[in-house]
Amino acid sequence: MTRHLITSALPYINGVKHLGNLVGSMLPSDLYARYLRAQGHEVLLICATDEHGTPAELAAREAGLEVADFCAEQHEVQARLGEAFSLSFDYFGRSSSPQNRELTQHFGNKLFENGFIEERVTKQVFSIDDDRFLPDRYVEGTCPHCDYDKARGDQCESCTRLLDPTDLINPRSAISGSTNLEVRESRHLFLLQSKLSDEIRAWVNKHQDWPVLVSSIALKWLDEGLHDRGITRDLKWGVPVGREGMEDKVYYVWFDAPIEYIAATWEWADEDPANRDWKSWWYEADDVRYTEFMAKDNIPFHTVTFPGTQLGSREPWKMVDYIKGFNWLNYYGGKFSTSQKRGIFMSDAIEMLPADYWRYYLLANAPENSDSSFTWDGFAGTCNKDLADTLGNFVNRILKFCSSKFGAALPEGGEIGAREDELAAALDKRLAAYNTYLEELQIRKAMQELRAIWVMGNEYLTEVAPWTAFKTDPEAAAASLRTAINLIRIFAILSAPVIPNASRQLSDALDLDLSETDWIDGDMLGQLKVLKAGHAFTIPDVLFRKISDDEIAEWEAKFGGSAA
Ligand code: B3M
Ligand code: ZN
Repeated sequence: MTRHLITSALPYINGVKHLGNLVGSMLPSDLYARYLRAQGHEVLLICATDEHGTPAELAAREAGLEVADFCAEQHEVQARLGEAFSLSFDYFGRSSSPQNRELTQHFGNKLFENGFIEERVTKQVFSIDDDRFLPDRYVEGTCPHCDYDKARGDQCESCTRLLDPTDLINPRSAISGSTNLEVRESRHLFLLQSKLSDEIRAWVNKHQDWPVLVSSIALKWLDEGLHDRGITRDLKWGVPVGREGMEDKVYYVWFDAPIEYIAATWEWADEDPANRDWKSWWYEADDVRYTEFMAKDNIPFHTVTFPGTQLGSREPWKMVDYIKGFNWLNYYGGKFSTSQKRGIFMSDAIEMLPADYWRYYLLANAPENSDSSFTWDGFAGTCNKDLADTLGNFVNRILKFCSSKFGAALPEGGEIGAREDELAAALDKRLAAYNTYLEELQIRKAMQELRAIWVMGNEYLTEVAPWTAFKTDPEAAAASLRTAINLIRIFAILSAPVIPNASRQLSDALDLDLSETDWIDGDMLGQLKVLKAGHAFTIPDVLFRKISDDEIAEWEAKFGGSAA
């Protein structure tokens, strides 16, 4: 038994997350946690809302709320959606927590003491009417290179050139539109990442087992040279720096966000301090294996910046052992986008269909080795074929047939033989591969094995055809049905990390008391005989319904699929 700490990248607070966010960190972290719990490991799965930064302030303003109220509200929304998708977070915290404030200030102070942070004076655009400094991207104006009149102070979207806010012609505040701007001096903290670069590289190099996507991004950043980064901002919302002379400043959101992994564990422990010890997971925690899940744009912050914070503290904080990174899930060739409201959001999805449809489809098509594309045809095709036909139909056909011919319990009589030996041997192989792929976090391959296991049940049923056998050899039909119903039990257990709700329906139908720690350790022949003659069952409701062509057309039109 190992202690597994697992974190999902923290969903940003500014709105409901889309399916790309779901498949890029939260859902696979849940799959892995569920699988490891089933192996009997001690697992702590941590997530939280990432609540600081200017986008949060602007979203709150748009909603007409104080930023603290907006975040509290959106945190609840995201927590409920996580539950709706059966994400089994042990704790879903908030980066605006007092625990995160304390830890972020602690890290900042340690880095300062150890000479990795220094104060520098910077020049920044101040908006007199807004009474605040403006982050670069909130200064808008005309691009000096291409005349585009909505260029941002960090970059021109039209000609892609990098800009300084002071390059813009006719600059204005993106918040209020005011042109009443001036450049003011402001003192900020800078993280001297260049001083930590060699140490970070040595640490990255120790992890030869990381996926190429992850290590290549980390090394690219290191090779390009780490720049000292400003880690404070002139904002009101955030973790206050808490140093003299810096009363109006907060830490930059990317400084405090990863620290929230630790802080959320502390929040979790604070709910039951007698039994939970957050430090044992994070401090001198050599017996813990720590795995992180994230989309590729987050990789630099987790392979370079946050490890730099941890190393620079000169304290024995637990650092990540394995990082699973994801490419993009695209929506008809383009990206899903929260700000452009493009694609399918978790709240829309869950109103259309229960979580398991989305979970299975997204995991089976996870953007692991390259970007992948969501299409309505692909989604409906996968659900209809794998979930409705292969799995759902199998279950309903067997249980209905058995109940009509033998009654609602596993039938007596007959014996299993060579065909079942063969089935068991094939299942043993598939199970071994499924376990390996889940352990290695090769998610698509794992889903192919799971599907193959379901398919083997169907092939078996087609061959032994109890509906015909019943007429000539009812004993043989009885033995096949017992085997097939045992297959349903096997499916319930092995599918649980992927489609936990359908799995529960199956185990309820078979009157089993399965728990999250149940798994199958091989010996499939024995597993085909676990449920004995006389064991009662009920017929579940349709496990997965078919998605119709009309629905596909409707959803395509509604969400701007190919037709739009
Ligand atoms: N909130 C992800 C994003 O919004 C970011 C992840 C933080 S993980 C510490 O792109
Ligand atoms: Zn331009």
